[in-house]
Formats: sequence, structure tokens, C-alpha cells
Amino acid sequence: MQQPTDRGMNHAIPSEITPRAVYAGRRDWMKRLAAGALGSGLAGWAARDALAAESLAKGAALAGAKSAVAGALTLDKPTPRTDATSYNNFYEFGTDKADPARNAHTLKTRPWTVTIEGEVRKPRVYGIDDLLKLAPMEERIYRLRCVEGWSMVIPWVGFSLAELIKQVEPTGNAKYVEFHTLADPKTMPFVGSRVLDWPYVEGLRIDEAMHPLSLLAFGMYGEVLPNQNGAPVRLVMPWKYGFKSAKSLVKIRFVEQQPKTAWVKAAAQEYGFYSNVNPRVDHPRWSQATERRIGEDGVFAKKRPTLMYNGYEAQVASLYTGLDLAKNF
Ligand SMILES: Nc1nc2c(c(=O)[nH]1)N[C@H]1C(S)=C(S)[C@@H](COP(=O)(O)O)O[C@H]1N2
Ligand SMILES: [Mo]
Repeated sequence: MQQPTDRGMNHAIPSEITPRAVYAGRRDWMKRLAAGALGSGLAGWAARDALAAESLAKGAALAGAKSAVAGALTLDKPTPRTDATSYNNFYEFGTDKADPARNAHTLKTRPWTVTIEGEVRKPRVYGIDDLLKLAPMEERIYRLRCVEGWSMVIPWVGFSLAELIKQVEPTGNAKYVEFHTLADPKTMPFVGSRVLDWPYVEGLRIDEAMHPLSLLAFGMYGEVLPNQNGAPVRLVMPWKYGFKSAKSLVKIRFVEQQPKTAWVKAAAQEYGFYSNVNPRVDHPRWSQATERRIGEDGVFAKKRPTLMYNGYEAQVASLYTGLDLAKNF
């Protein structure tokens, strides 16, 4: 991965106002929908994807009120939706930030299955529409910090990965969880390129995967995920560098050995297995002490300090007690 230049950032200024307003309106709309005051408003939404929509709307109603992770949710201003959906890393569709939004329309998100296998008592293949209904959806506004030095604030819609893990009952041998994402050369133009060893594989320790902040996301900004953001289902790991948040998941495998992840295979000295956000451990080619918040400052972006565990230290630091974070970066 490269540190981005300011090239292409100019779009951040004009896009800031409208999408923010649209987003605020949408949240309000979903609240009213949940309260039953807006029944017919569902029509346009449902036309696009009935099952996902119902589930998302129900879930958003629960957001804030009952979330076990409410204390972790950021009050930072969400990144304009147009930035979060047009400045992406999704190497299967190209390595320029604008490539995914341009190319990912070819991704077919139905039918879609997610296979759960390995060290579990109840292996299973979930159809995406069953997976959507597995637990109530919540809206969670998380910071996303890319290892390249930029960040966003994104309102995701989904539920804790732990909800899924509980269903499949990991065995005592399940020490790690491996995430495989789609690698379809017919619909993904850069699968086959030598940038990475496909499929894009990520991994977590089982206790990290079970942490309530670990999110299986199906939507963002109150809508189903756009293809370029990892439709129809992705991982979101808010205290880790963005590349741990694997997009377009097709397989989750429970294993005994630490998974060989795509980025570790590509450059082990630059991208570690843990990849916890840490301002005190620099990338070999650049500092990780600061970051630029996309959409916030435009071309004259001021750097802001990067927070330990991306600001989720109170929630996650205990996972790493006694671990040398400089060695286990
Ligand atoms: N399958 C897949 N998942 C991926 C990537 C990728 O190239 N392929 N890029 C990662 C990186 S580097 C980041 S920063 C985030 C970006 O997520 P976003 O585009 O939704 O902001 O997705 C991560 N997930
Ligand atoms: Mo990233």
C-alpha cells in the first residue's frame, strides 16, 4: 500500500454539506419508520432489496438504545457518504482510490452464500438473506483508520460477529478465525493481478473475533452496502488498520494455527497479523502518529493525532495484556 498524495482530494470540499444533510434526514426517517409512523415510505426502499431493507430498518431502530457497545461509539462527525463511497481500497477492482466505485458494479451480490467451516460443531452454509436475519441490526458509528494514514467516520449497520460465532459453536481447537473474500476473475478485474495472492484472506484471534466491537456489516449510512464498500457482507474491526476489515466475505473458517493473511504474505515486515492501530509503532516507510480525516479539511488537510487502538483503548486494551506491541504489530 502507498501513502496517498493530496491528488484527488479536492472533491472533499463541495461534497461535504449535502450528503451530511441527506444522511441526517435518513436517520430521522428510519427512526420514524421504526415508530410505525411511516409505513408507506418503505415502498421505494423495499423495491431495491426487500429482505435487507426490512432487516436494516428494524435494526436501526434498536441502535443507540440497547447497544452493549454504546460507550465506544464516536461522536466524531460522520464522513460525507460520497467520500466514503468514492475513495476506497478494494484491490480486486483496482488499486486507485476511485477504481472500486468505477468498477464494482459488476459484483453480483445475489445469490450469495457464506460458508462457516473448520473447528466448529455446527458448520453451515448461510444464504445471505438468512445471515441478515440472524441477529437484530444496529447502527454503529466507528472511526476507520487506514494503514496508509487517512481516516473516516462511518455509520455502519450490522451486528456483532460474536452473534454468528455463537450459532456455530467453535470447538476448543478454534484459536483463530480466517476470513476469505470473493475472488472471481469474471467480475473482479484485478483478481489475477500480482498485487496480492488471491483470495484476500484476513484473520483474527478468536477472542478478538468474539469482542463485541467486532462487527459484521451489511449496510452503511442507513442503506445496504454499496458494492465498492464490500457488499453484501464485510467485517469491520474499528481498532485495527482498515485492511483487517475484509470485504465481500464468502467463507469464515475456524482454525488452530494463525492464518496466513494476504497482506502478511505480501509484505510481512510492513503489515503484521495484529495490525492494531498504534501511533507509537511506525510503518517502516511512514509515521503512524497522525492521520488525515477524509472529507474534513479538503486540500489543506490538517493532520490529527492517531489514537491508541484508534480510540477504542478502553474497550480492547485488555485483549493484548503482556503482548509486545512493537514485535506483534
Ligand atoms: N476484499 C478486500 N477487502 C478489503 C480491501 C481489499 O482490497 N479487498 N481493502 C482493505 C482496506 S486497505 C481498507 S482501508 C478498507 C477500506 O474500506 P472502505 O473502502 O469501505 O472504506 O477495506 C479493506 N478491505
Ligand atoms: Mo487500508
